[in-house]
Amino acid sequence: MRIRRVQLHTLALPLVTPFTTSFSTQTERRVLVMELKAAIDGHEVTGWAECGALSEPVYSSEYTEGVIDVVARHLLPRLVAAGAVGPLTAETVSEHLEKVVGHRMAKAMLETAVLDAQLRAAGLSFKDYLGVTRDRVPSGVSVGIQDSIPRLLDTVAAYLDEGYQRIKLKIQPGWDIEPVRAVREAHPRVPLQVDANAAYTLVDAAHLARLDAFDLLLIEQPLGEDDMRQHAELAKRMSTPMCLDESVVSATAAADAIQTGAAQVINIKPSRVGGYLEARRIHDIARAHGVAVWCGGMLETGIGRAANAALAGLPGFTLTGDISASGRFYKEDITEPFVLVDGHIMIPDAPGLAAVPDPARLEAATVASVDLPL
Ligand code: OSB
Ligand code: MG
Repeated sequence: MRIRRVQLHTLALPLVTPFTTSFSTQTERRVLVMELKAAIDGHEVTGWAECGALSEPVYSSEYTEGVIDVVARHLLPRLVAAGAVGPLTAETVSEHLEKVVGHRMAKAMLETAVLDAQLRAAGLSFKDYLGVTRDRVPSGVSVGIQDSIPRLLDTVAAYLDEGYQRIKLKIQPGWDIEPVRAVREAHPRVPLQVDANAAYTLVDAAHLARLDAFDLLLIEQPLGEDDMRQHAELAKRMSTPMCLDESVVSATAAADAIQTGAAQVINIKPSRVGGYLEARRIHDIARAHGVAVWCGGMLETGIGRAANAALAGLPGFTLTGDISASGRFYKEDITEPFVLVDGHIMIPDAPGLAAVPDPARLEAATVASVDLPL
């Protein structure tokens, strides 16, 4: 593969309702989309990818403007230099970028764009590339922190009416036991889990253990990203299964989390771990240890949602993921929208990562574009 042109588009997509977590309230998604043109065996192909990074470094250390900078100054030049001396494939991208420390979401975007181009040239769907045999995945929804418990109950009821199969409630100190109790009382049998986005410390262990009364599937990332040992300690003090999100930044971290008892369940987000290939490695490690995984989300547009749906078709994804319909976040997606069909999202089977933005919708949502020097 020869890289011919790389553009980074910054999109501003308004959210249908504000999304509040313990780290921020978002009213729009500023998302970076890569458009990579390449020549592969005489074919001219375009690879698409979106970046998981948010506009502020509040979920992880990465953020949109920082991603643009590191891709332009460090990642793309290394990839172009490697491509000039040897074969460039998606499977070699992470090695070429290995000397750059961190910046996993930026690396993930680049690897994904290369993989998309490669699969399109080969006429292969991501689903078939992964060896996925399912054609749909069950759909769960992440419910933000609300102004009041009655409003939360209305929101949850509306999602259940739409067919969502699992509810995840965002929690933080002051919005935890009572909202969870209210939802559980209203829906005694609905699969329910909570996500704190690192809002607590181990000092809160006794308080968090009160969540054990509500038959939750799991508690996601109650403590800090670096708090692997503390999560293992907290896991011993609660019966609710411990799930890690922010802390699992790589396959190595996943293996450590499993080995130390910090995680009984893992949320796999391809962007957080440096791409879909590392995500698959984490799936494989977890499966070998009998640890369940599920696919998390970063308010993806259809570009990322398509790839996440295919990944979540792998057999170790035994828990329902945060792969909701496009309409959960966006009135209008930039690709053909993903819709709920009987509580499921269909896995695309077109060549590539399989969701190309509609040119008019992409243009309407774009607030800035840069052509990166090669
Ligand atoms: O912690 O899972 C998280 C969104 C942004 C950043 C972090 C998280 C989330 C979500 C939404 O929970 C998941 C989705 O895209 O549906
Ligand atoms: Mg999370």
